[in-house]
Amino acid sequence: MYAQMVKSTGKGVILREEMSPEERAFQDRIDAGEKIEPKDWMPAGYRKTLIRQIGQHAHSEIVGQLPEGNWITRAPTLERKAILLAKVQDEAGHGLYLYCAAETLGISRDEMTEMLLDGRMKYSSIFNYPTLTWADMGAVGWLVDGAAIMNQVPLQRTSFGPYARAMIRICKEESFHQRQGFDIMMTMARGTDAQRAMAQDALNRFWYPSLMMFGPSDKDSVHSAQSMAWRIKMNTNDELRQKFVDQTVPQAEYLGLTVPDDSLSWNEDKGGYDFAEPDWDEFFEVISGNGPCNADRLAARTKAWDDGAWVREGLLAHAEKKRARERAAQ
Ligand code: FAQ
Repeated sequence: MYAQMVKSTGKGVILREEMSPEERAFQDRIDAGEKIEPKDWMPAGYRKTLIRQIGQHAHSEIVGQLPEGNWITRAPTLERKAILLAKVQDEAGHGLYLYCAAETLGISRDEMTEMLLDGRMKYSSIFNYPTLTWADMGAVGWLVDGAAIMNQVPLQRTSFGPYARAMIRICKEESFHQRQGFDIMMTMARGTDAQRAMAQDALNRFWYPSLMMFGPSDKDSVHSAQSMAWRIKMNTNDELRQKFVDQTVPQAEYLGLTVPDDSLSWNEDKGGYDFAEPDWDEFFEVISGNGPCNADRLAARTKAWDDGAWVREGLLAHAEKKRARERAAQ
């Protein structure tokens, strides 16, 4: 079904005069702030954009378990282990709510997984960076979940009902994740010289990849204009990146850590920080599959998919048997 949908709308926005009467009525509903539900009529491009974004988001939650899951056995205390375990389980739950939201649009979770594994669907660039030390668990919670919340709080008001509702619960849990990451950073920043150095090193490595999470700069964003017209996205990539920097820099100062950007300065006129852009060549390399951990992440997901084949086959056989029994009883 997914393959039969129309091509993406590209960089521009569909103009009102180009819309069919159905499309115009649909846009009026969006403009009036109404929620669109799965059984409502919707343009094929709206459906396709949502499947792409929600599917990519779901994959990110699932792949995003890997860098932190890697540290569960090595957490420094039982309390830290229990917290990290709960966080990683939450991410699995987020993936499931999001796959369910995408399934209401007519694509199956299996199709989405196959598209992830064969490279037709993406997941967030951030999860292609390694987590080398315990301080990285702090940086991931503080910066990566912090960036995720910045992006996801506005998505609670997105036009597609199942996506907006999934976001409400996800955002509540992400807030706890961000706080636990900041707490790890605070403990390390107030610890020994070696612990402070680890915290600084984690910030140095995760700062720019976190800025990349918001997507390319607005001039290079392909989907933003149409996605915002459809209220699938509520803000541009650069708007959210700016908000994230403005929120995070004072937190780094509170921790006594230095943001790895010599050009960082407060701009009174705009009421926000001026900051250095990430290396966009690196970003495009990472999302093309050439980041430091892309091969490992996809290998882990492929192994999980292959190892789970017997469960899927068993469930299908059970469902088939049940249907056969029901047919025989009729
Ligand atoms: N990574 O035209 P735009 C989490 C692609 S939160 C990879 O600007 P769009 C929580 C984009 O797909 C992380 N690819 O695209 C957690 C497009 O390529 P395509 C997930 C990226 O969609 C924390 C092309 O570049 N959050 O996981 C990225 O309008 C800790 C052009 O870009 C979401 O997905 C990127 N960073 O804006 C879990 C939030 N950025 O598809 C575990 C929902 C761009 O045409 C541990 N998503 N691309 O081949 C969104 O808000 C949007 O999709 C953006 C991108 C903002 C990510």
